[in-house]
Amino acid sequence: MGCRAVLLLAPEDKLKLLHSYIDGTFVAGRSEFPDINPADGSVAAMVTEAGPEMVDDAVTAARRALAGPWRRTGVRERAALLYRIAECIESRFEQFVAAEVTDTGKPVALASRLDVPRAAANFRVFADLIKTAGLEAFHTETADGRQALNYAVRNPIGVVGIITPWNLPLLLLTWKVAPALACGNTVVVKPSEETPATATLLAETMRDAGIPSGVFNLVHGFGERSAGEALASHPDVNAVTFTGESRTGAAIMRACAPHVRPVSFELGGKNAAIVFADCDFEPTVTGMADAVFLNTGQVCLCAERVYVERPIFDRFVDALKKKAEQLRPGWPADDTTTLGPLISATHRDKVMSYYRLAREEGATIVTGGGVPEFDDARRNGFYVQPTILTGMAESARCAQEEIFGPVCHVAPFDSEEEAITLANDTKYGLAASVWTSNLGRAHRVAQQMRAGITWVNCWFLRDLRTPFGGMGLSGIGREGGMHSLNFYSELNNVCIRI
Ligand code: NAD
Ligand code: 6OD
Repeated sequence: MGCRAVLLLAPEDKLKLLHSYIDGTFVAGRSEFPDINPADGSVAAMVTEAGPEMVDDAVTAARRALAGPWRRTGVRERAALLYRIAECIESRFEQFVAAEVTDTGKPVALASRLDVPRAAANFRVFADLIKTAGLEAFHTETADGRQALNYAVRNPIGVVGIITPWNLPLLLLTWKVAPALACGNTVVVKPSEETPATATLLAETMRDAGIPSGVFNLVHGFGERSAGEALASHPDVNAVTFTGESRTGAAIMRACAPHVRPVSFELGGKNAAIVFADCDFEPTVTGMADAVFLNTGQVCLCAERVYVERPIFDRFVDALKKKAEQLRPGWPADDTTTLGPLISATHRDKVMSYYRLAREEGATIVTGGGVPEFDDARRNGFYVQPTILTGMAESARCAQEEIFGPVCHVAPFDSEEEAITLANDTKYGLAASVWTSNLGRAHRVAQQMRAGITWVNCWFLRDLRTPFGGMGLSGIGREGGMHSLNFYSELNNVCIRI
């Protein structure tokens, strides 16, 4: 089947209406809510909200599809479909970029180099992996001198509920959909209410790619008392995978508990970066500017706590300040834009409340702390200034709580041990980075980070086969590579007496 370009977007004079996708059909929901463009606060589209009955329809369709032809697709066929999905995403590249940019306000350049290519890569990587993934086999000597052969087979886990956030909407959704489908499951996805567009395009893409009806279902809506809660608590869902805030993770865990169903949680972070005086200074400053400000700081992996060895502290703060001040907040399509808005007015209020709190907590505002000025419709957007703080106590709320904006606190340290203690002093445990030219120290420090992933002299450099996830408030379990395949399948060990 070809990659037909189905028009998601209505002609410009009509507001687009985004529906849920259930059993191969777009279905209108019980009420409408606006999809706001964060760059200027305009209404980009209207979305129809799925209520509990529609979520039930989606789960029922997914369960039915599990027992249909999808059940008989072999690994090679599923892998071929995943490659097809990747191709279809690429054939609609501009459309995906436009949808992601309208929903998030992020620069076109960023969506074009990160979000959309990663969506295609997610499908390719898990297609490759499922084709080659082996399983254990053991020859067992039995007490009576005979033998047994044990081997494991991989079966789908069933209907997977996938609930995702707004910061990297397509990347994070496909990161879970791809391995779930690779393992032969069916899915019901609930994207963030803030970013419904690329998930809707993905539903069209699934249809274009020939994914059978009911295998991929999409429900739009909110979390609590809406589609998210209905999906997490639905009795016929076999596993829930969630990316989002730690507090929401706790609510979803409560919803899953009565059903004793597996969960995979990728949650928040308050990530540390440790910069040693022997680092390669310029690349480190550049890397740190990315680690703090990429996607306007709305990446769970962003460094919000930067510890710098005292001899280079002042120079480093100064250099990072220059980088922050070079960032250009602007229209997403403008080539010179390097900083988008935050996702919503609510989120901007939250980030601004932390900027105010930082002052109350004794911070020095090295740069930023406010809202950029515009003389056009961007005044109605949700921009904030990139901000660097120094001088707070480690116990300050701004140094302990995830802000999720373009902001970091920079503090000095005097020894390797102190840096490790400071970096690990958090209830989160998602990501860390270590910046040094001393190879021994790099390994020593990286291995002691209480984090699911530690980068050395780089940040957000991803190999999709590696374990990804966090500890503490940052999550439960690991996805990536075989970790994903193992979450999205049930292993059945077959033991044969020989
Ligand atoms: P959020 O938790 O508010 O929402 C995420 C999703 O959960 C949305 O689809 C929302 O509708 C849904 N939801 C909310 N309440 C629910 C409920 N009671 N039951 C079921 N679903 C519910 O998160 P957000 O604000 O969209 O995203 C930002 C957060 O996500 C940050 O904390 C960030 O660190 C985290 N995040 C983590 C990772 C990671 O890989 N660890 C990646 C991206 C974002
Ligand atoms: O790169 C990934 O696979 C991933 N899950 C990134 C998460 C980024 C958080 O905002």
